[in-house]
Amino acid sequence: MTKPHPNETIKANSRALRGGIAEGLRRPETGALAEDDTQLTKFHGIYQQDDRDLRAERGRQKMEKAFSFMARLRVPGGVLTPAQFLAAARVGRQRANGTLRLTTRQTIQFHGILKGNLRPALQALHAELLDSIAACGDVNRNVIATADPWRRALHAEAAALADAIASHLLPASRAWHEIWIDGAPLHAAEPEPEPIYGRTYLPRKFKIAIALPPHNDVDVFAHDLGFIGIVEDGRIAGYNVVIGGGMGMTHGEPDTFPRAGDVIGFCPPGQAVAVAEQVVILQRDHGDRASRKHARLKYTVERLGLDHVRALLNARLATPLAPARPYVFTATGDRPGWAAEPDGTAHVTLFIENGRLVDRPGRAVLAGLEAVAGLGIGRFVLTPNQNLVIADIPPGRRATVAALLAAHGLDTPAGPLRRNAIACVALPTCGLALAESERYLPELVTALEARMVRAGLAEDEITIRMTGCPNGCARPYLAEIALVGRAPGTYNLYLGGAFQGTRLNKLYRRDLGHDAIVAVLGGLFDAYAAGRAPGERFGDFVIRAEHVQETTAGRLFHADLPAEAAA
Ligand code: SRM
Ligand code: SF4
Repeated sequence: MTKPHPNETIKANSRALRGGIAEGLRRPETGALAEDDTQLTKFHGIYQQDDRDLRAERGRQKMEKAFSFMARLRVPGGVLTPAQFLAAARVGRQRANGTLRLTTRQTIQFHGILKGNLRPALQALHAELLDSIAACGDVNRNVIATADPWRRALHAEAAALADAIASHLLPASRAWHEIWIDGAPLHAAEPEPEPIYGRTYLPRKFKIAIALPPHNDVDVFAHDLGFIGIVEDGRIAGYNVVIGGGMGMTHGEPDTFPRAGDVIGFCPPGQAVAVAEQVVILQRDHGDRASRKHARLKYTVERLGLDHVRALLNARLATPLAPARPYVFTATGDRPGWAAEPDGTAHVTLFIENGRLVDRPGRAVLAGLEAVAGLGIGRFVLTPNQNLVIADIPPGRRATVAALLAAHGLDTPAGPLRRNAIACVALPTCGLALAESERYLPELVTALEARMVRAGLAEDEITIRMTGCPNGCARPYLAEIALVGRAPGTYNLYLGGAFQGTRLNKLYRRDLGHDAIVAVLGGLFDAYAAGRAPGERFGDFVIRAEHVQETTAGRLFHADLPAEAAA
């Protein structure tokens, strides 16, 4: 038998995710925790990081790395009350690096929390009923759901399902409360049984998304499990079930690959939580526990075959899945701007560049949102595109909100490429980054938008995503244009994803720097403007005109590279 990965032993011996975290927090001589415990804090939504901008200098001075922690909230469906938003903003200012980061999974990350600030930060959040349980780790992560506020009743149903699944799949362990809120007892608590996960939890992270066609804002094909809401007579009649999506891969290792999920059937709304539980259990029992690089559900599906996995799932369900129902997606992006309900209730979708809430001269994004939250009205809905919707603004209050947004520079319009751009965090906090992403994409978009204007594409929407490494946190492999970091200043260019998020893109050129990226894409924009068919999207055009192979799934992602890319 293949030897289990060492993390399996750490989990098994962790006393239901306690390990030595509580003791480590009391050690003042280091800003870090013990290595095994840094694997366990992930299950509590907390990552140990160090400031990579300072790493080399501190190394030269023989100092400990500049350790700090990233904490990620659990916010099913991305819905926060104004009071919760204000609590998060206070923690960002007082206990972290003065910013908040909205993520591609509809939640908030705090960066730069020093070890001694972790408990006060989590306690302040918990006072507003927020927590970070299972926001990371080998468990079900934050469940995301469409943030589209334009169809209020349907959105509420999708958000309620996200909440129900998230609660059902929470680990049973009380370790989070014990360590971060109540103070760990002197005598070790009896580890709780985990009825869904068992002692070693899942082989790897597990992600669930709920979409409502025609809007694919959650990128439903990127997740281990997806639900596509099928709307009939104004209600969600049920969900098409999608399994086996995932983005992460490693450069130069073709047996790691992104995969677009497959639609395997349909379930009524009342069966969705059971489907989620059974897919999780299936992955618990069949996922690879030897190699963490092959441990996601997408590899289980590739190894066992889709039909076999569907049969295993149906055998576990009280009623097998019904045949999938028709649906159409039209876009993945958000629609910045105002929407009004017939009764005067309003929603406003705000474009937040790369999800970073920070106060800069002329654009005090965080302060502006704090001012709106201070009104105590509406709901703050985080979107899977790293944007934010202020929803359910009562009739008569729209002008007040609009004035606050304008006063803080939050209503500045963004061009069509920028609106459809997503960058992952990358440097300086992400330990896995090979290149810049959040700190570089805005500058690149400025250069590319100039080329689009020159080509006569000033109003054209094209999706572009960048990541600092191939792990895929901005879901790059589903975008029309993707840039994936290889080394500082160097990116691989992928083209040919669908605007609707329904098709993977493909490697087009390797190892490009800034000037080469602008030159290659600028040339393609010219060709697209001159040669596109009516209504043809950029991603579809490059497949037709540049002979980029259409890619559906898995291993095909690395096959048939165009000669110049493979060189
Ligand atoms: Fe991610 C690891 C940031 C969404 C695939 N991701 C990381 C870590 C924690 C780095 C680490 O392990 O040390 C990054 C922390 C950076 C930092 O300093 O904040 C990180 N991931 C992010 C966020 C913040 C990107 C963003 O800019 O918004 C997103 C937080 C999501 C959340 O709120 O839960 C984020 N990550 C994603 C997504 C997109 C999604 O889930 O919709 C993916 C691709 C989908 C998927 O999982 O297949 C993604 N992250 C990864 C992977 C590759 C996993 C794999 O199967 O290979 C890693 C690396 C790993 O797990 O080993 C990773
Ligand atoms: Fe870090 Fe890579 Fe994820 Fe970007 S894609 S946040 S560089 S792990």
